[in-house]
Amino acid sequence: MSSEPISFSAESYFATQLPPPTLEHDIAGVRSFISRQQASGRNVVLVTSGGTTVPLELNVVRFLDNFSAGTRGATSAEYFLKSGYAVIFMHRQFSLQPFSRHYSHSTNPFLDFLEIDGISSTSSPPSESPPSESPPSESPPSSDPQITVTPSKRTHLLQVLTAYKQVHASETLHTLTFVTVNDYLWLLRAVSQELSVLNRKAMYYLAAAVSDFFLPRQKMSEHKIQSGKGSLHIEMDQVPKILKPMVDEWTRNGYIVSFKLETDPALLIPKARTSLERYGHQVVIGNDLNRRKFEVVFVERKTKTKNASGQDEFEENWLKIDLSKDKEKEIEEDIVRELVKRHEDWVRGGVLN
Ligand code: 9Z3
Repeated sequence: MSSEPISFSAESYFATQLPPPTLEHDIAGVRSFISRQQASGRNVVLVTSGGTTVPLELNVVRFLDNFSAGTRGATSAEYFLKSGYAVIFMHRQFSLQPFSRHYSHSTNPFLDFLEIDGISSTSSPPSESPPSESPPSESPPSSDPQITVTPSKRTHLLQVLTAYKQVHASETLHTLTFVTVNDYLWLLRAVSQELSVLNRKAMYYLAAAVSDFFLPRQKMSEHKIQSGKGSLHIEMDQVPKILKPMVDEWTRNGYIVSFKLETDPALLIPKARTSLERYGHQVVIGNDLNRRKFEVVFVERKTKTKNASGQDEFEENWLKIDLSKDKEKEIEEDIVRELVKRHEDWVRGGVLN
């Protein structure tokens, strides 16, 4: 499977890799969503969320995956909606989604707090063994059983459900899915180009965990890789750095926020700065894998100052929450609040200029 690694620019990537078959259909939906939001004057944020896969075969049996449950993206999307934004939520299929995230992926399984009248949640679950001789401890459900919510769970469910219904009624959430890094790149480009009509009123919040490496389709084996040769050697190519064309070509004055994930804390700030220098977008939010739920760092260019050699200077601001004092607190609430402030200034700056 080895041949010379290819160095892909974004342009050569899109010229050689195939778009996902649903792209046109997906983008027609995005276009009409954006034009409705444009008419209402809302700001719109594109939130990307969850991990991307890299298939190893054309008939995919095996693939490489990128960790990420999609918590950051799904949680942030809720706070953006709460702040009055319309949200395009572009996420990895089956990763967490706004609102349902509170009760999905077995973190808080909703079946555990629903009750059928007459059968309390403390009754034993139905067993697969044959029915016993002894009578049931509770009366069986009536012929028209009612389902209720365990009292201790009602307040929270009511809050989530109310917010969900409001968003549903106002049609301010549009959802798209991807699986592979190829799906992700094609969708990101097309959605960004559509969203650029909103100019400064668009924000791009790139929280998905995107693979740095991929296997171009020209190098993939058609069928399942066979194990006959013993060990497996695969040489992957680098995924093109799409932030550059995103800033320079696909978006127009949009407010772009990328995330930088590291496991070595010493790399976080230098890598975030390099990313800002290289791509010229507005904010990099740095997060350490093991500390990401309670601290992140905003890395930005200082707008007015340059250093002695005329280069940009940067500033870092840490956002930390104390989970021992408030374990319900979500850091995304603070991240989104900060970004909304900065985006307002950005929009205003455009009006003043
Ligand atoms: C992030 O850093 C996200 O915050 C997490 C969220 C993936 C850590 P979870 O879904 O995790 O809440 O479990 N996303 C960006 C990761 C990434 O791929 N960044 C690229 C990089 O670091 C640049 S865009 O090179």
